Amino acid sequence: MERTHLRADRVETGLDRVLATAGDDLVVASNRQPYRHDYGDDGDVTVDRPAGGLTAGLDAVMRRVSGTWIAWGDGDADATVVDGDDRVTVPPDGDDTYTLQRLWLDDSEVEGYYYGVSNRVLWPLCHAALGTVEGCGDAWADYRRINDQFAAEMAAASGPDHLLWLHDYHLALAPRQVRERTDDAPDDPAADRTLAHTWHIPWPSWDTFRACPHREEILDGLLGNDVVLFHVPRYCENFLRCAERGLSDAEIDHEAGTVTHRGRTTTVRAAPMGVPADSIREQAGSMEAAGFCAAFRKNRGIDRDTRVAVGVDRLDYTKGIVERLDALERLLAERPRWRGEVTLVQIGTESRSNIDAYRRYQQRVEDAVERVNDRFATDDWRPVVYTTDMISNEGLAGLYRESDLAVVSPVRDGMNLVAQEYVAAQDDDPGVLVLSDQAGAHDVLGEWTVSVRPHDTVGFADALDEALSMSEHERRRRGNALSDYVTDNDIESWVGTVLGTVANLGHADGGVTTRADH
Ligand code: GDG
Repeated sequence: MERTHLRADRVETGLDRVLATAGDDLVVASNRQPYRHDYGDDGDVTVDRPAGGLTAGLDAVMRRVSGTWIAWGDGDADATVVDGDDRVTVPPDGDDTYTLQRLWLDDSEVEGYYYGVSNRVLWPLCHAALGTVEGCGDAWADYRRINDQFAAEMAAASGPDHLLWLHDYHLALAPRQVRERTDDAPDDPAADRTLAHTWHIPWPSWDTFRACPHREEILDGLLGNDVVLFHVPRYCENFLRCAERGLSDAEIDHEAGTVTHRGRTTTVRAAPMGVPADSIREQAGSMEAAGFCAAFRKNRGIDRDTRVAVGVDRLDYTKGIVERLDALERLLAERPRWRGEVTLVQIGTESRSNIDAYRRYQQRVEDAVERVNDRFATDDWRPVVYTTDMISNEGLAGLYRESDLAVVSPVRDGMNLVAQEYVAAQDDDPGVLVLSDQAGAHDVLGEWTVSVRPHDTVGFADALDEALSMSEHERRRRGNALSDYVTDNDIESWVGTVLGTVANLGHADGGVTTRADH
C-alpha cells in the first residue's frame, strides 16, 4: 500500500503537529489487534473491534497517518481476508485507512508465548503477585521465538528512519531482536530506527523483579529501545533500579532517567495514558445510553430511586473485586441505613480463563456476590447486580453517568482506564470516584477521589459511606477538577506526549524524519 501524507487542512491540533513529524513512518506493534475478523452465525465474515482503551485510542492515530500495525491475528476468519503478505487494510469502511499486518500463532505457541510467559509469569510478577507466578519451562522458547517473529515483521515494515512503537509485556525481547536484525551501523546508534516501548502494567521493585527467571534477558531486550515509557514515575524509578542491580555492565543516570547498555542509551520516562474523553462524554449523553440504562434498571430489578455504585473490570485477580465486595458487606452490616438504598452494579468481563488462577478468581467473585446477596437481599432490592455480559461502549458510558459512584479498587494496576472513563462520562451533576491508592490512576487523580487501600476492609467501608454521604458542593468541586484533568490529558494528549518525547531524543538528525525530508 502506498503511504499517504497528512492532508494540510488537518494539521491543526498539537497532536497533528507531532504526527506531521513522526506520522508516516509510524509502525505500531502490540499483541492485541485493533480489528478482528470472525465468522458470524450465518457463516458470513464479521469485523469486531476488541474492547479496550489502547486499541481504540491508537486506531484513531493510525487512521490519521496510514502507518502499519503489527499484531497477532487471533480471529477465526482473520486469515481469509489478508493478502499474500498477511496484510489487510483497516478499517473496513471509511477513507482513513492503514495497514494491519497479522502474524499467526499455533495452539502451542499461544500456550507458551501468551499464556505461559506473558500471563503466567510476567503479568503476576509485575503486579507483585509472586505466589501466582508459575514456572515457565519450555514456554520461554516460544516467547523468544514469537518476539522474534514480531521483530522480523517490524524490521520488514520499516526503514532506518522509521519510528517503531511497541506495546507491553508480551514484547519485551522484540526491541533487542529488531536491533539484531537491522543494525547496519552498530557504532552509530543514531543511524538506526527509533524504538519506543510503552509498558502498560506496573514495573515492580528490584526485590520483586529479581524473582524473574529470565530477568537479564528481559532487561537487555527492553534496553534495545531508545525510550521506555511507563504510566507513572514510580515505575520508572523501579525500572532504573532493576537495570542497575540486574545488569552488571549497565550505567544508570537516575537524574537524567537513562540507562546506557551495550553502547546504546535508553531514556526512561513517565507518560500517563488518557482516554478519549470527548467521545465518551458524547456517548454518555446519547439516546442509546439512556435507553440502555432504563432497560438495565428494569431488567435487573434496580428501582429508579436506588443509588448505583458501578465497578467495571476484567475478571483479574489484580482488580480487587473480592475486596470491594467485602467492603460493601461490611458497610451494609455496620451501617444498616444503606440497606435498600444502594446497589453495586459489577460488570466482570471474562478474561484468560485458560489459566487456573483466573478460573479460581472468577469463582471467588461469584461466591462473594452470592454471600452478600444471600445476607442482605430483600424481595425488592439486591445489594449486588453482577453480570459477565459485554456491554456496548454507549451502554457503558451511560452506566457510568447513571452511577452515583464508581468503585475502582485494584490491589495493583498500571494505570486503570475505567477510573478516567467514569470521570469523562459525568455531566454537571457528577458522581464520586472511589479509587485504590494501588492504581497508577491514583498518582494523577488521587487528590480529588475518595482513596482506599483495598485490603483495609474497615477503612474501605468507611470510604464507601463517605462517598455516599458527600455533599453536592463537594461532589461538584471534585468532579470539576477531575473532569479538567481527564479532558486536558486525554488519549490524544498522551500520544502527543509519547511522540514528542521521541522527537526530542536528540538524535544527530533530529530523531524521526520530518515530512520535508521525504
Ligand atoms: C491494562 C493495564 C492500563 C471492560 N469491560 C467492558 C469494557 N471494558 C473496557 C473498559 C476499559 C478496558 O476494558 C479495561 O482497561 P483497564 O485500564 O481498566 O485495565 P486492563 O485491561 O487491565 O489494561 C491497565 C491499561 O492496560 C492501559 O494502559 O490502564 O492498568 O492493566 O477501557 O472500558 N468495555 C466495554 N464493555 C465492557 O463490558 N465496552
